[in-house]
Amino acid sequence: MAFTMKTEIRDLALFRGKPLFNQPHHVGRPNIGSREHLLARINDLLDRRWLTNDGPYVRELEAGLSAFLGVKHCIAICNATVALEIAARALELHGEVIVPSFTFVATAHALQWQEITPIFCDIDPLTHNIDPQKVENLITPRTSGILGVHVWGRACDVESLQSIANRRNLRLLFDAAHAFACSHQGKMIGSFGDAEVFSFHATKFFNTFEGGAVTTNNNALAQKLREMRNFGFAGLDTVIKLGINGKMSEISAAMGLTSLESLDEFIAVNYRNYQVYQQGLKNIPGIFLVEFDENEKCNYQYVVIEVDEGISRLSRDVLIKILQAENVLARRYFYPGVHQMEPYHSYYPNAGLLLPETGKLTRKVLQLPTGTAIGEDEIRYICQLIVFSVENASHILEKLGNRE
Ligand code: T4K
Repeated sequence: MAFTMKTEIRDLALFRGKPLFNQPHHVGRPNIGSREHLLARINDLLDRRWLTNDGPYVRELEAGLSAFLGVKHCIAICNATVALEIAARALELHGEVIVPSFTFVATAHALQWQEITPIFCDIDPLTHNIDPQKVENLITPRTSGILGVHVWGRACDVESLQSIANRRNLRLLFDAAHAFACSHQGKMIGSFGDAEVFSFHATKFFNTFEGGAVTTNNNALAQKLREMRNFGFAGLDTVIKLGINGKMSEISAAMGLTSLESLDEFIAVNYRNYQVYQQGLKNIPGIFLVEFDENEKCNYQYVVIEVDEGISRLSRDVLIKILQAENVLARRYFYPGVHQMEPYHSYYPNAGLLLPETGKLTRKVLQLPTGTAIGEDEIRYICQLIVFSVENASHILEKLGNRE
């Protein structure tokens, strides 16, 4: 497919030129494995008439994921938000829990939904992850745990967080929604802290339509999680604790098993895309691609750039407008930061004072399309579009100024 390069700024779709792409390129377009295998599995589950509740596909998926992650227990859940809620309850989190504000809102909601107060901690601007040095200052007598997020699949400073948790007698939970198939110091993410939570949402590189899982090496905790996932049942008529419906359906597990078969291919495509972006975006003033440590396993599911307006002259938000007009539907995860969203903004209107790095980063980052739904050529054109935009920043801003 041929695309037309921009040679003058009036070619930009923002200024009524023809968009680079006829169809939108999304961030989070699902990867889909073998249809044939998926449909065969769906036929099987229909024949079996076992559609949900600890069915054979869920068990097979849990076993496959535990083996892949090298963790003793994997409890499949209907989505990561409910998985976080169940994990928080099973770990008996209460009072206050320290979390980054630079995350998807679900991380904080899972706590607040249970009347646990999220205490927002700033991040390390280099890793985008919660800053352990700042965690320590936020601990109070009400603190019961730390909830770290492995943002973009790059592991938190697990060792420092674990040492704080040990010293201060806190629980340590990880939101690993981005980090399936990623490693930290050679060990797969999934067995750090007391438990870790994965998301298998459609937009994740490995998906079960909707879905998630909690993983842990703690036998008693795993048993508790299984009971809580199923209303607290411990037998046909016996309910032994408060529980919820967090069950994964068989059709989701069928998709998971099918996705698992194609995992290597999905990662290879993401890695190839990342390299094409790396090549196309190098040496653009003010545009910095978030890099991944090639010594670790990584899913490369997010292509993230930081726009330093002081250098590029184009702000992240103007660049997003340019891209979106061309049908490149770049996103601003995680703008404006959870502390700026409701109900947190009303509860803690001054939280931003302690979150300077979060504030800066939320104004700089954007994500570009990747995954199996986009090809190398399209990515090269996206990179050229960004190069063109930065090279012509002054003219673009002038033209925008005149128009507004
Ligand atoms: N913790 C963290 C750190 C997370 O990032 C997330 C979720 C969670 C916890 C909670 O996990 P889950 O409870 O969802 O399992 C998306 C996803 O919905 C969300 O799962 C993800 N993180 C977050 C970062 O991104 P939205 O509101 O942007 O999603 P949505 O549905 O608008 O989809 C984004 C784009 O993907 C769309 O513009 C089009 C494309 N898309 C989406 C779907 C669902 C498709 O092409 N096909 C599809 O089927 O939050």
